[in-house]
Amino acid sequence: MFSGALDTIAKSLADYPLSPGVSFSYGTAGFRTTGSLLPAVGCRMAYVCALRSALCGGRAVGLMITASHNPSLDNGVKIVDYDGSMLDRAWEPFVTSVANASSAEDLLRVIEDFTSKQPLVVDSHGVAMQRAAHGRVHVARDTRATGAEILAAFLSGMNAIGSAITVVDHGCLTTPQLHTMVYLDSVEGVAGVSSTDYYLRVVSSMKCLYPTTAQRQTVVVDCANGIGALALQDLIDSDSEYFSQRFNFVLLNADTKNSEALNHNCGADYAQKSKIAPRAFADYFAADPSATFFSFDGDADRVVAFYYSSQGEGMLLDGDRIAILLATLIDSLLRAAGGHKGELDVGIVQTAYANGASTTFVEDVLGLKPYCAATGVKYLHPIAHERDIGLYFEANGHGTVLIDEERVRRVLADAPGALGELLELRKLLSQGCGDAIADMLACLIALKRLGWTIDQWKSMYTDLPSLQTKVYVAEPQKIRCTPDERRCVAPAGLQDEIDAVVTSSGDVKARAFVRPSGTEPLVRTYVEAASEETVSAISRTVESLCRKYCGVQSN
Ligand code: NG1
Ligand code: ZN
Repeated sequence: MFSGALDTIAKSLADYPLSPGVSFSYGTAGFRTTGSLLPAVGCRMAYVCALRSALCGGRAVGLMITASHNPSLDNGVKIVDYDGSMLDRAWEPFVTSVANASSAEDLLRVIEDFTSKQPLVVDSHGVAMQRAAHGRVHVARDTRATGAEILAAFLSGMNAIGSAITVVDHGCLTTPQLHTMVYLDSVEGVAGVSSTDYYLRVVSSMKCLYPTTAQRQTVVVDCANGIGALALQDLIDSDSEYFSQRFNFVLLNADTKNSEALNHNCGADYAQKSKIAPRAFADYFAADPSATFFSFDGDADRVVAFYYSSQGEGMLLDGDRIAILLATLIDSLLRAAGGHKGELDVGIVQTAYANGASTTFVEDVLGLKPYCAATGVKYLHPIAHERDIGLYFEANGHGTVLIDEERVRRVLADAPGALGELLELRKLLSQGCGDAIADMLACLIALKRLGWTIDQWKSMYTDLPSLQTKVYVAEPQKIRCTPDERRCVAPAGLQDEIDAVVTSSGDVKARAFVRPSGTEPLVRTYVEAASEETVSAISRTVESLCRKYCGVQSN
């Protein structure tokens, strides 16, 4: 596919050279680093996207330029697979090699080596796809200043490849909107997809699942000064009659013009890690105690909610709680369908960061099996995908509900009402990745249909006190963990010392784990226990153990 254009490829790579001493790695969330370093990656990813699309029989794939919750000067590049989900993990080492290719010869050798070993891609039914001579790539970016330059580099790479690959540039979209573009094109065969298709789908599901106009609900949304502000406003404007009759949306932190404001002391990541609600939420609560509060992250694939007490104190309702609320909604739909509940495999996938109280609730009260995956939705998604209905959420609010359409159609064939509603929920909720807008709307649907106040949602269980910290050490990657990340297997001795600290606290609920971040050069620690004091004491010791085993950072 690329062999005839060596000069053009060489010129395109020379326009976007690698920076000396910088190497890239496709991690938990694609490539993520200082935005100004990434045009080199953008240019090289043209070759990966073109190849993936061609090897998938010409089905469309996607490229998203975003660094999600990271500071505004960072950026990232992530590939969306042909089915609208994250790129097949088996491709990650290859994608990493392409990103680090220093010359056209190097690039073509890496591609040749890889394709000679893996000539065919197998789809989700195990069927090998025919290689095509053409392909299509949907591309979008969030609101970061460096996005335009990375996009230009990608387009230059695409130009060098030639006309066999069509590029559809969607401008600024949320990450889940781009996933939906790819899904609609590749899986549902929608021609000429655009964000309008996304809005139409959401509105039509809402009309079915949230028809009531009885009481207008105030919904206050902290948009992290990111793309979610623009997308949510576009959604509201796409059917202002429907939305204005049912909701009073208030968009806070919606300044997408000031690039430095992105994620700065706001948004889902800040809210979840600091457990601090945006200050302005309190004023809206004072004006309307029945208001609901949500925070999106910078690319709107994550959402968390807030509860306020009558004393005006905010409390985080995290991804664990969103999963449990949505599981309760699904349970009520299945109950309405009669005796079919036990016939469907419904499961909730969490990570080690899920609060222990939520895991106990899932098991003991909801009667569902909790699964524990490694951090990063690419690890949660496949486990949820194996279920008939798989809910997956990271505590930080990243997640969605996957519904196996064929399976639910079969099991619920004699319950058309419940089946129809489940399929509408499937249409609303991204089947590819988390979607802050859709997840927030699903929470509003659940509260309305269950007849619950936020207070009832919050009162389902009480979180154990917990603390997550970052430790800057010389060699974070020295730490290696078990697949569920609840324990580390290297360096030798670290886990034994963590165990000793936890045991000596005398708190049977206490647990602690450490892991190297996949998106930042540091170690994350997590501790939970029955009391705040025990949590702080264990956390301090675990932090110092990280320094002892991974070295103190020199600067
Ligand atoms: P790392 O840096 O690997 O912990 C963070 C989040 C993940 C996920 C990724 C990608 C935590 C503890 N970790 O990963 O959940 O969202 O970023 O954005 O929140
Ligand atoms: Zn994100």
